[in-house]
Amino acid sequence: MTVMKQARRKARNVMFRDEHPDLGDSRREILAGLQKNQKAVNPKWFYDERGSQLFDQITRLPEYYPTRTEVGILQENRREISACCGSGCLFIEPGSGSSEKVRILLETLRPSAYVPVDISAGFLEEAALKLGDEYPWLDIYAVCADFNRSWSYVDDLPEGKRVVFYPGSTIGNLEPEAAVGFLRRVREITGDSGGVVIGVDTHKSTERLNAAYNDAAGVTADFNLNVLRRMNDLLDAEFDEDSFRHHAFYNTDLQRIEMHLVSERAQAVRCNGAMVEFAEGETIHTENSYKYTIEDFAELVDAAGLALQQSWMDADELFSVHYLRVA
Ligand code: SAH
Ligand code: AVI
Repeated sequence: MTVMKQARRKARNVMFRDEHPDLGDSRREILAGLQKNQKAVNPKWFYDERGSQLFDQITRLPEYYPTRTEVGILQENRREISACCGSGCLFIEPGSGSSEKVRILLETLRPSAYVPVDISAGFLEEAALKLGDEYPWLDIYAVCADFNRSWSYVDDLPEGKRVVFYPGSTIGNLEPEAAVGFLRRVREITGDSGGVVIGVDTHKSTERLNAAYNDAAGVTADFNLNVLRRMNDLLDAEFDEDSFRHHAFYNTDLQRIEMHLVSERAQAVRCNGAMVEFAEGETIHTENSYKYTIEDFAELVDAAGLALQQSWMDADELFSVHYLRVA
């Protein structure tokens, strides 16, 4: 059993636990993805220190409407959202990144503790320490883990009503079936008395969606290409960033943004001793970002044994935030 331990820099109110996936498993998983007909990499591999910083830059881009729209919804409705959760709850955020959004709720919510969970270890620790400095009354249990695999840390958390905070439409990065599985798991963890505060991106014009994932400054392209560096580190591979380009588009049939890396030429890349071959124009599928109508999302939630208790949107209906309870 891994136990919570004091963070590297001493902070009275911040504990840290590391359950990062094992390197051997990570290598096998990535190589298996590169051996598929449609080569694919799980989007969790975007996020190391650099990837997390690039994502933070994305959230401030003029074209990337989700973050500022969701922040507006949370600010405007913080009292109602906090009332749904109930003060004194244990607030668990899978995929917490910079932990910016939780700040909006902390004073009205007054949770018993906050549990940021992220795969990007160094970034998570820094974010947790910064939050701990700003909110000395808040107990923080930071966990580096893959939220699709490891939830064992919850057994070591303090007692109390559990509420999972899953903003940013990170649920959209999961295949709908996996999203149902994820929410079922969350339901088990929160139990009958718990709840979920979740942010979900909605349908809108293809032009607007395409612009959000093809920003003029090229930050999303750098974020996408960063996965090649990750593979070079993790797999001891030799991907050349200059021979791939970013490609993102809205797939209207499947209602998702798809991100790919396109090989600019025929090439063979050494990966962990093996050679991975690319034809010119062949792609690695790096991310999906599903967009949901409220009705479609309600169906997905229902399949997980949960129900929408209350929903909030901005005036332009660009983004939605929901409180889910057990059905
Ligand atoms: N919740 C924040 C950040 C969203 S970005 C917000 O709304 O702004 C998605 C975050 O999830 C990143 O910080 C990334 O490192 C993390 N992440 C992605 N896949 C993950 C996985 N499988 N397990 C744990 N964290 C993951
Ligand atoms: C984290 N996730 C919800 C982002 C999204 O919009 O799907 C990741 C991202 N990919 C490109 N830009 C942002």
